Formats: sequence, C-alpha cells, structure tokens
Amino acid sequence: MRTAAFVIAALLACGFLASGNPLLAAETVTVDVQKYKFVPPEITVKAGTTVRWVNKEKRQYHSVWFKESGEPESEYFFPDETFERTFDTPGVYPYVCEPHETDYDMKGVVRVVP
Ligand SMILES: [Cu+2]
Repeated sequence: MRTAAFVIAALLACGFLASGNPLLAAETVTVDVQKYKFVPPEITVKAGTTVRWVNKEKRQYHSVWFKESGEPESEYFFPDETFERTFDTPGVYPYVCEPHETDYDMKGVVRVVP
C-alpha cells in the first residue's frame, strides 16, 4: 500500500514538473487507529512526509498527543475522521492517545529520517 502511494506521488510529481509547476507532491503515510491501537505502532518516514491517522473504530474517539514534546494534544477524532501532521525535521517523535495511554498503553512512534 505504501509503495503504491509512493508511486502515485512520484507520478504526480512528474506531472507537476512536466507542466512547469514546481510544486512537488509530498508523500502521505497512513496509520490506522483501531481497537485501541496505532497500527503500525512504529513508522519511519522521510522528512517532509505527512502522517495521517485514520480512526477505524466503530464508536471510539482517540487523540494523538506528542506528550514529550510539550505540544498540545490533538482534538479527539471520531470514527472515519483523521488527524494529520507533517514532519519536516528528522528525529524521533513518540506520541500517545491521551484518554487511553494508561488503561490501554496506547502509544506510537514516528521516526523521521533525512
Ligand atoms: Cu485512544
């Protein structure tokens, strides 16, 4: 799936270049949020990638909170809703779901490489 998305992004980028538009299509990677888990819990992406969390629950809301960074928590997102964040700077970005961190150990990591 990720490969397919990348190929599409690459094709779009070529199209933009061919048309003289300098805008490059950035890659987007999806993390499913299901059964009180982030799937996959750890991902590695290149700098500039947008990560999109998709809530695949039937009823349950979740959040994405980069707690250690001191940033504010995301709004709760509900089934079929998404949360997105773009990672421009290489580093390790651990996050938790604030309402379910303690009871469900609901957490994940985004690793960003140059
Ligand atoms: Cu949650």
